[in-house]
Amino acid sequence: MYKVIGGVKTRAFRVMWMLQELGQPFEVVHAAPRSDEAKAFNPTGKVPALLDGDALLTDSVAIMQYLGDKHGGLTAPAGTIARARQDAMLFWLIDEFDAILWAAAKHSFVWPEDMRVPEIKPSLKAEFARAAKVLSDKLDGPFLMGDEITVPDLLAVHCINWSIGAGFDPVDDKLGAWAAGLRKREAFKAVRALDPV
Ligand SMILES: N[C@@H](CCC(=O)N[C@@H](CS)C(=O)NCC(=O)O)C(=O)O
Repeated sequence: MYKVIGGVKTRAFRVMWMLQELGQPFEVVHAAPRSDEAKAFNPTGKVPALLDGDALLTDSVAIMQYLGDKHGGLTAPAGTIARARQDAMLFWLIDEFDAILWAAAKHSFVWPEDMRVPEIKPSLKAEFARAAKVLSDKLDGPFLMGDEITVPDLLAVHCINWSIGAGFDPVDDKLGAWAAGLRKREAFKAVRALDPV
């Protein structure tokens, strides 16, 4: 059985949501970022990590995509135009959503106080708002890539949730309603119901 290292309050949520969507059973190894428990699996202390048999995989987006490819769900096949467009969306979200939120986190609580520059936060919030508007304008269907749910949907919704928790301005009504719809999926709710430790 898969083992997900990291808790639901971290990017490990993405991996658990993906596994739920794919109907793949998994165990959670509750390990806080940088904890000894996390380092026992991943020497950098970063979470999530995924144990697939003896293989340890890292990085939430790479893990989600691996699982989609392996189990044939939530992804266009590799080597297709649809997949190239899906990957472009994925990498855009990493650049314009995840990286902005992560920078805000680093300057809020991740880094030691003497490395934080809190003055950067309004600029990060404005950058995220601009990207959210771009995504909202692009959204033209039940899912980001059209009629089928794919990995970028999970990443985008996780980042929108994160932005709410981080006190960023709400995304516009169109994107907000779309994200709320995805939060109603059984797979999402199943992960939400897991122990938040
Ligand atoms: N790109 C990586 C980022 C992983 C990451 O930074 N995770 C955070 C928790 S959500 C963490 O472990 N932080 C500890 C650190 O950076 O030292 C991913 O998506 O998995």
